[in-house]
Amino acid sequence: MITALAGGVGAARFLQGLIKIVPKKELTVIVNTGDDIQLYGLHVSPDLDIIMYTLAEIVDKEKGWGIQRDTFHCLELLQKYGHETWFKLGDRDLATHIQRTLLLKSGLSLSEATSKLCRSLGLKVKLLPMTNDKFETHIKTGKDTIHFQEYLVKRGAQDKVIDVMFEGAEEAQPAPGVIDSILNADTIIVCPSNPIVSIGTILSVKGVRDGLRKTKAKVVAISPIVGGAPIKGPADKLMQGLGLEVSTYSVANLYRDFLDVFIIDNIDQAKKERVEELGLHTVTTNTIMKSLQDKIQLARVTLKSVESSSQI
Ligand code: FO1
Repeated sequence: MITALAGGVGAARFLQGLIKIVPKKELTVIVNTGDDIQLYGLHVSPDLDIIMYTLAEIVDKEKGWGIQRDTFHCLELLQKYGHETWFKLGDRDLATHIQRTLLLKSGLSLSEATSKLCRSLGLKVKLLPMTNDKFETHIKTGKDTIHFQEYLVKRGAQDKVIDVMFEGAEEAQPAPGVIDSILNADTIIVCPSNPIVSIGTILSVKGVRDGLRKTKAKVVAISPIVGGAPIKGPADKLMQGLGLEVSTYSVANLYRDFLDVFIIDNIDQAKKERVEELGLHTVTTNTIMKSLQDKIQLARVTLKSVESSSQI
């Protein structure tokens, strides 16, 4: 059994390759819910949806989020009614948020609602929200504290980051199956996602980090930082705001207490030795996923890396 820890677009692209080479039923994905936001009375779970749409092959491939060929008529009218419309929810995408909200209102947990949505879209992979409890990532900027989506989408990640806060982390319990899927896996893959607001959130949920330290599974991570910059998203700005060096080494250092293998890009070959000084077996390969072939190749190298690390 394979368990993956995932954020949004980078993770989804990697998982698209992985499901081509492993049976879908053997894969459980624990997904970040710190990006979740309430809009127009609806519960929006961006990372769960990005993974769900990508694996169901209905994602807008260019953007990496939302549904392909979606329209925005509902949002246009909401704007006429005076609502803020900076978060671009397409008409078909809205159906998911309406259905999720109805399921939650009927008393289902986010895990149960996610499982129903996935089944309706024909997904065989098991998606688990990291928690069913309220958990929101907030960014402390120079002038105020705002929801992560407001920082990222509304303000275009332009504010100076002073701190990153996980609202609800202290009370949030892991969703059912999260800890078991870590303890009972053969292999755990930390996807190439933002180490602070995608993986960092999952690691902050009670019992997750401990489970990763205790599990007998081999734990492998793929660096989301290539050549000193993130492939996508604001990881550099968030890491700088927290006083961290923006490098593949820095990500390895954040995961070192539970990691066996770290995969870095060929471009960072010269950094290999420094990462290995952390006690991690390090593998270099192409981690830039442009084609499906790139995704499959990275998934292959990732799985092979844990086989070879067992012999070290
Ligand atoms: N990202 C944007 O940059 N702009 C948007 O308007 C936007 C809307 C959106 C709607 C649904 C959804 O599932 C994701 C959406 N995203 C949008 C992506 C999202 O903000 C982030 O990339 C993730 O939360 C980080 O993984």
